[in-house]
Amino acid sequence: MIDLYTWGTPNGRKVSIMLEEVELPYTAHSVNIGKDEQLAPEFLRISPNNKIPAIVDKENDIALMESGAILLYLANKTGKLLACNGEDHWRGIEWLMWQMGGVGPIFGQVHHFSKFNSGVSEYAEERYLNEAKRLYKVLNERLEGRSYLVDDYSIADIATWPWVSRYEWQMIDLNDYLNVKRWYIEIAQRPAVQRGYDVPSHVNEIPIPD
Ligand SMILES: N[C@@H](CCC(=O)N[C@@H](CS)C(=O)NCC(=O)O)C(=O)O
Repeated sequence: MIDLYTWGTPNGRKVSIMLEEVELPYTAHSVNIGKDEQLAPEFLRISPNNKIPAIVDKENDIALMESGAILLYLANKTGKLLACNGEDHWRGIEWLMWQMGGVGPIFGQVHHFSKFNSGVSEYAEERYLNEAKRLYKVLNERLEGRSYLVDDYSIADIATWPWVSRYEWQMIDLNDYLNVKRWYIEIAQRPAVQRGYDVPSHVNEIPIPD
């Protein structure tokens, strides 16, 4: 049994979607970041960077933070959703790192400046939105002629999809990125994604573009 510490955010949903996909039993614990619960000393012992998501796997006596590390751990534990070897193994890690180093931090800044602090810094809004649009273009080109980021559905898709699900916060029209739109809608229909999206609790329906 795995304990998942999470909240209804893109980084949190990566891990709940993964747990649903690989069908590992888990218990979800809410860490309300709106109430600074991520700063509680007992949570810090599990997640020393004060952020969700984090897991505790009692079977292996391990606590892990950082969504990318957790996805790799769960793929390794189950032998699912990342090729075990060969080029696809490294492509999966490559696109997972692309999400962790690019999409997550940049889209997060778009949310911070353009959605929640609009007007405070025109420079920052423009800088991060332009970079987000560049990343959408990269994703769109990667998905040209390909169903998923690495041929088979993998942790690279699971890491990226929850950030794209906030396309409205980013003022992105997915009709400008038709490969992304097709990929996004298809993944949104997966039952495991729908279940994982609602962990630790239902916030809203998954947005679906016209
Ligand atoms: N690189 C980390 C980022 C985690 C992260 O930013 N979590 C956010 C929620 S999505 C959080 O806990 N924010 C609370 C805070 O910054 O105090 C990961 O991928 O796990």
